Amino acid sequence: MKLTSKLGLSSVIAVGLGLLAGVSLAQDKVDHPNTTAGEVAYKGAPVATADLKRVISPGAPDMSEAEFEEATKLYFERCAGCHGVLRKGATGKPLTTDITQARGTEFLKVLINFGTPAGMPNWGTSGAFTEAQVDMMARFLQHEPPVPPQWGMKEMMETWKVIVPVADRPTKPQHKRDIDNMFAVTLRDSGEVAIIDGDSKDIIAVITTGYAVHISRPSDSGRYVYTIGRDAKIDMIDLFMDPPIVVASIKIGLEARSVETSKYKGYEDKVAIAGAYWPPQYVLMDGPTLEPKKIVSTRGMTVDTQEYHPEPRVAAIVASHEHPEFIVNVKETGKILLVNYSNMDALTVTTLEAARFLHDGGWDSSHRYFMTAANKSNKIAVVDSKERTIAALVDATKIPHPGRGANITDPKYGPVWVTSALGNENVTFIGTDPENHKDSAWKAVRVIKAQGGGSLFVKSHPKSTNLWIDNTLHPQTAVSQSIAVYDVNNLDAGYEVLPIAEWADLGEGPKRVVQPEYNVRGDEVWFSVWSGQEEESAIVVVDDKTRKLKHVIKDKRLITPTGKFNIYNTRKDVY
Ligand code: DHE
Repeated sequence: MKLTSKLGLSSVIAVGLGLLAGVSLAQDKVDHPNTTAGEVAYKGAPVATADLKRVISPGAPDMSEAEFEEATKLYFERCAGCHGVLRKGATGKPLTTDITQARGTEFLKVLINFGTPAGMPNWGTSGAFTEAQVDMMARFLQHEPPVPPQWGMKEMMETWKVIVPVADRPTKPQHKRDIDNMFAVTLRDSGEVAIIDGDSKDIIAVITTGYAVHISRPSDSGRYVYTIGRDAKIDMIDLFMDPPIVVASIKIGLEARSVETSKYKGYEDKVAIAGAYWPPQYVLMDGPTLEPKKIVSTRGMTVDTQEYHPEPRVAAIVASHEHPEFIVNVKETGKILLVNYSNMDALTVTTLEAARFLHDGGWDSSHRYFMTAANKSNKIAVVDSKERTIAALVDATKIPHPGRGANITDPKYGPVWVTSALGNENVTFIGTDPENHKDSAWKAVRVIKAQGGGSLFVKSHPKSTNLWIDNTLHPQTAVSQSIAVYDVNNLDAGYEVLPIAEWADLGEGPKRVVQPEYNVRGDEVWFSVWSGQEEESAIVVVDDKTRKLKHVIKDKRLITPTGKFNIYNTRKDVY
């Protein structure tokens, strides 16, 4: 046991019980609203320009300069991915000095040593940190955070690895499986991605990725899957291989959420892009190798008050079908960048003015209009990717959170794009057909009800008449563990509720139901039943037509499954 002599076993048990009783710094619930609160602080947090080597804060135990330097490095390597570079909290709890100083050194040491049931790793007892390092980190956390280091070409080149050179990769699939019906499944807390065969439901591979892995996006051809961790590590998986393995990787910053690849005709599979939360920048890379080509900072002026923002984070990125461009959401400035990759030595970037706190979004059914949430502005920005303009800024109700949204044909208003919300039960339909349904275009034409607030994702499919709405972060378990489904041709009939978590037949755990995702044929919908790292989770497959349980995927390797990305639907933007 790696405890300092000052700390007896009884204190450990006492603090340990405290942790379990809910006074821990870590939490058993990690969700968008928590981080949303953090984001408010984040956006307002001044970036200190003080000396990086030593920051002494009132109320913090003293540290030598050498210790401070080492702790800074360790924090950025091991902790920032979850707790945020400025410690405002993200996947992990905030570790701001008001909290850490109140807890004190001994409490923090126990936390770092043993971790928590909520997913904080046991850095001490696992041997990752020495006893001295645990003590050093506990003191370090009580100081004001130093400005995190930048991450430029030198650091990227040091982390860039081509594990299998392009010339040594197979030229055709080495297996008989249908790549288009594979799913890349985020195993968030184990830092892995599972590749699941959508036909047999077999787990073909479980691949180690970055910390608290976030999303995956396939290349246009579907051959490669690019996965990004919250630690800004990208792993590129080759689905031609049997089993699929990582063929290239790179770390493009210290904290990130988004990755995408080029889809414009003539550029398929050629260029990759990733956006970072820290440093605030995006990086263009060679598609097949991830070699970094161009790094562009997003620091600049906010869209409304035109004030300088030192850390505008990169949120969603999509690949245009109309031009050789990526569409990049810059969260805190509220600007949407159209980054033209046709000549990276003379990069053309068109800046569109949207609204602050841009987050997620997806295409309308024509793939011309990118519909994206400026979530704390309660607006949906509509980007006309063909004309390179903002077609509209549509009002939505509190904190729209579409994921990529859902496209359906409304019986009255024609093609609409749908988003649910975190802050209330509203599910908003926005008309997307300015040609044939001019009166409805870019208006919230219909609002229906979900089971409540706390919804993260909606989904439909061109071959389906179902609209699925999760309520992952709803406080009532009966709601967060089930799914609501509407018949889009009979919206007035209301929704049916399916008890997805119950169907999974698991033991204890939060069992939140998250992110509906269709298979390639559009006849099955997959749901993650997301429990804690030590608890059993599952994926539940529902027959889209009958809305009956079709299959449950359970496996001890399926640790904290969240996002699922069907290769065909994701590469072709079908949703
Ligand atoms: Fe996400 C998409 C950021 C927490 C699951 N999430 C996105 C995107 C962004 C984002 C910017 C859009 C990427 C794109 O399209 O290029 N997510 C953030 C956060 O900042 C936040 C709020 C806090 C954090 O700690 O990171 C956060 N996200 C979560 C979760 O806790 C979720 C529910 C579980 C998990 O695995 O982390 C989660 N986010 C997802 C998923 C998508 C996503 C599944 C992609 C949805 C899709 O259908 O495309």
